[in-house]
Amino acid sequence: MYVAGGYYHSVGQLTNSVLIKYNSSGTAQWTNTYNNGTYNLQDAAYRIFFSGSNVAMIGASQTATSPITWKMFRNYYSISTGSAGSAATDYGDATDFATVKDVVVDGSFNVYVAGSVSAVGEGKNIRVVKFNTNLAESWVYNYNGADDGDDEALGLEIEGSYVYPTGYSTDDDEGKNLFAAKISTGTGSASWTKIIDEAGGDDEGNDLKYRCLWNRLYWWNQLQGW
Ligand SMILES: [Ca+2]
Ligand SMILES: [Ca+2]
Ligand SMILES: [Ca+2]
Repeated sequence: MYVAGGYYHSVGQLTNSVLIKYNSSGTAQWTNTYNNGTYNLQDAAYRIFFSGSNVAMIGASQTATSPITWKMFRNYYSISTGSAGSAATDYGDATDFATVKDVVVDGSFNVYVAGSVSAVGEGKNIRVVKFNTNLAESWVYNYNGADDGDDEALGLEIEGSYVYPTGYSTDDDEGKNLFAAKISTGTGSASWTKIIDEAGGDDEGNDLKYRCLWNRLYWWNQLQGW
């Protein structure tokens, strides 16, 4: 079993990401930690995947404090020994996020990241990015609501050749509204976006609720052929 996340290291490095391998008895076999030494700020892991004899940890490193920005990283380690793999660390240096909320990996080891980006005069905007196997940017999808409020993706699902971000978009009159979109994994363009206001109030929930919304939309998609 493998566990990944973040832990507080020190004032000089803040949190660092960590990946631990346990055997079936629950005894740790090896532990790897990672601090992006260029910035020495917060680092945390979001997703684990396996590739041949390696296990990979995908995470985000904070790269600025005002405003806060994050960039993605990915480390490979040998499953058996825990030593750094051949392509030890790749960086998604081209792409800034204000928040990173969910990461998915497809069968070809492309990486999809959902969260937000800060834009002057637009608050946060929804951001979904596809990175290739070297963590180079393939495409960027940004969404700003009509009222230039805060918009953020909180969850991401992949189904066939589409990714589906869910989250919220802020409306001046309706507060937060639920957001969902269907985005081509090949091009990064959206087939549709949905903004749902239940009753004019603040439609805010946790990630689970957004995922439930995604399931509803998925089945509507199947029924209505979106
Ligand atoms: Ca750190
Ligand atoms: Ca916005
Ligand atoms: Ca609302």
